[in-house]
Amino acid sequence: DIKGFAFDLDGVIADTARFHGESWHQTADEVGTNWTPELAESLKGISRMASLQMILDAGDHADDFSQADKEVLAEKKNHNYQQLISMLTEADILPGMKAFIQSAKAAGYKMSVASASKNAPMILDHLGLTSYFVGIVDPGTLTKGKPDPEIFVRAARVLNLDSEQVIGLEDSAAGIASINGAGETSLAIGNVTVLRSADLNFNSTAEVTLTSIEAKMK
Ligand code: B16
Ligand code: MG
Repeated sequence: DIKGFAFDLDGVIADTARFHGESWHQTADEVGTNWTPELAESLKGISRMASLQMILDAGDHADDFSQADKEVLAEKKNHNYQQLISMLTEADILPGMKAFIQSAKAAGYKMSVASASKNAPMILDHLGLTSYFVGIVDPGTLTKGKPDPEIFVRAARVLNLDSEQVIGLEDSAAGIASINGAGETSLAIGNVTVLRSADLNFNSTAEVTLTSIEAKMK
């Protein structure tokens, strides 16, 4: 039986993916990489330094940047991103997610956060959601990021549940791979073509309710 939920943050609880995209777009322009929707999609769920490397690799100038240059670029991106998310409020929670989190809590499910973002605690505070979660996995303590299962394994451990008792919610292909690898039930929100390896597919957060999940589990 399902007893808990492990939530991705960006693209599941809040639409911060567009702010990541906006700030990485600036980085891409700066390093001479052509910014495309495909590149933007592939960065979802990927850690900050790994995302930067993918942007450099997508251009012709990857070898021009030293480790120190990369740290400056990543720091600058994060500064721009934090500027954009400093104005987040409860109104920026994605449609239906506040109601879903409240109903899951009322029904006795335990919830944790499995976000690759080091900014997750700050974002949850801005959204007024911190108190609903028993814990947030600290991505700084992981040896491998999504698609590796580690982050969702840790999210189940935070809940004190076995993997079969947990549903992981994700909007990225890397995140779905991580949930599947952890042996949990994967719930994807977004494009079914991109997220076809998920156990359960939803087009949008607005469709995610305890009843609709139960219906799809049958
Ligand atoms: P930060 P998620 C991920 O969050 C984002 O999808 C990804 O675009 C971002 O690069 C990553 O967090 C790291 O974020 O730079 O704030 O530490 O989708 O796993 O909640
Ligand atoms: Mg995400």
